[in-house]
Amino acid sequence: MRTLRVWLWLFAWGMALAQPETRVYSVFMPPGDWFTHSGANYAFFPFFHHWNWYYGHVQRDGVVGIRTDYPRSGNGSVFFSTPTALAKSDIEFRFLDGQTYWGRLRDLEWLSYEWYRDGRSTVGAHIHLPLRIYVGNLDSQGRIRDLGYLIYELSMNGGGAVPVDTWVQEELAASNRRFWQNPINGGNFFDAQPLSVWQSEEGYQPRDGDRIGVRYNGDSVVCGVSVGAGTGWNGVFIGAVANIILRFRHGVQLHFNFEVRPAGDVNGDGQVDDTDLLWILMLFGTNCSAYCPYDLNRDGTVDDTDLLIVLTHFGTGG
Ligand SMILES: [Ca+2]
Ligand SMILES: [Ca+2]
Repeated sequence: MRTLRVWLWLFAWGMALAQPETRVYSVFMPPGDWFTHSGANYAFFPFFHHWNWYYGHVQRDGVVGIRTDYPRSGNGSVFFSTPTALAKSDIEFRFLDGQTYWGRLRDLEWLSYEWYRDGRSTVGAHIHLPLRIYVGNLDSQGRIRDLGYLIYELSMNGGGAVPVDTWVQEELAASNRRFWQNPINGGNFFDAQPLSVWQSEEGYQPRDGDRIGVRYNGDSVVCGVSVGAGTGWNGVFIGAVANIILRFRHGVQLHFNFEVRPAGDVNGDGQVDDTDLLWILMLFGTNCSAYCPYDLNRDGTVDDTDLLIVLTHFGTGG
């Protein structure tokens, strides 16, 4: 009987790890992406080949990109760098139609990710890359209102100096970690509560400060996920994130593995085949701006050099 229980436990753990995997590929080929923006206003860069994924809130020389610097479960992970306390950079998944969501907050039973803090970082020793879930409340027409974040940080869950130069795996839902609330444009509420409180029928109404936000509860919907560096981190931060996994009870299971597309992969599906060849032939001779994955060697034109890259790597990837 004990053996059976152990096997069942191992089976359950295996199921938790073996989510259907979505590979989110970089926009550009190795070493991958380096999206940055020097201005004070946020810049957003959509992934044309992965709808709903963005490099977002990039400002003041913050950098984000799926790169090969810290490979994890494959050849890549999401790299982040913020040189000053003003810098910011995120990677995000968002539904933009204002009504699509993954599931109800009460049904979120597994939420895990892996993060890495490079030892060259000079920001406070407690700082790591936080994970945020987008939440909102449905109105009578089924539209999502009260859009906001519930944000996980280790500093509100016991805290202390975080490990450096190593990958850290954390599970946040089954282990009932504390989350704080940021209703978009509504101020920050740092009175972090265990996820089970947010997931309850009563939910939680933050009481921190005079700008009282909205109430999220078990009925609230989860409609995206975000990881990012900054702002307000005094010093330099360098790090990475990999393998974001969400599972909803009797609902969707998501595993996002961030990888760098192989050289010659034009359409960003991880393989170099006829489709990529066709793209180059169709676009042959066209000029391309900086944000152009069809121009493989990024010299401004789709021409024989790009064709050669596809032919040289034809059949690779997958
Ligand atoms: Ca391809
Ligand atoms: Ca070219």
